[in-house]
Amino acid sequence: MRRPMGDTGAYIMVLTARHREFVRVLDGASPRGFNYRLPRRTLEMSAPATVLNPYAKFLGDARPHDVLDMTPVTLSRLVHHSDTAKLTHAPAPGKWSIRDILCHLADCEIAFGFRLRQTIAEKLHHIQPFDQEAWSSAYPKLDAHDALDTFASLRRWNMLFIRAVGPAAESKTVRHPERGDMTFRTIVETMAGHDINHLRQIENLV
Ligand code: NI
Repeated sequence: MRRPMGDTGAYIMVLTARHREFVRVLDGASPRGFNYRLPRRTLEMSAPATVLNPYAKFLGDARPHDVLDMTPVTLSRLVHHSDTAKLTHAPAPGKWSIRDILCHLADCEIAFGFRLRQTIAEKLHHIQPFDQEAWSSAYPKLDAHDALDTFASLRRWNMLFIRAVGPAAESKTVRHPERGDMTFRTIVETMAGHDINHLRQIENLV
């Protein structure tokens, strides 16, 4: 049994042995006006939305698809006038440069793209986390513009996939080993919040 959601978002009550709280479900309306359907399984989960998507606070009320479509354009505009010295400058020892963040975004787009496809392809996909610091070891030898071009291409491919599977895919369940059960839509929202987090970082570095 599934519960249709309204156009302006909804609240679900999460009942557990330890606590009761209302968790705001991010606005389910999209520019294309699909109805976000919350699977019953979600009502039974105990994890708040902020646990499922640690970047929810960055997303706020923004529409995930709008953010995801715009990020490559915004990134391009932000770094357009930055030279190599600016792009590779680390703000503090051990902190990522703009180049490093762009490499990270390209890598994450690979990981998110894999997760989205496995969520649809498998009965219950188990997400495999990765160590982003370990992945970053190659970044000093990579180029910021290559990273941005790659990110933009992968993002376009992932958005084409998200739109190809359509609204019916939104409620497909997927399991994260630390955050618990979530849906395809949670991954999409996580991608958008993650974008905003790193866009703000880059805004502060240019
Ligand atoms: Ni990140």
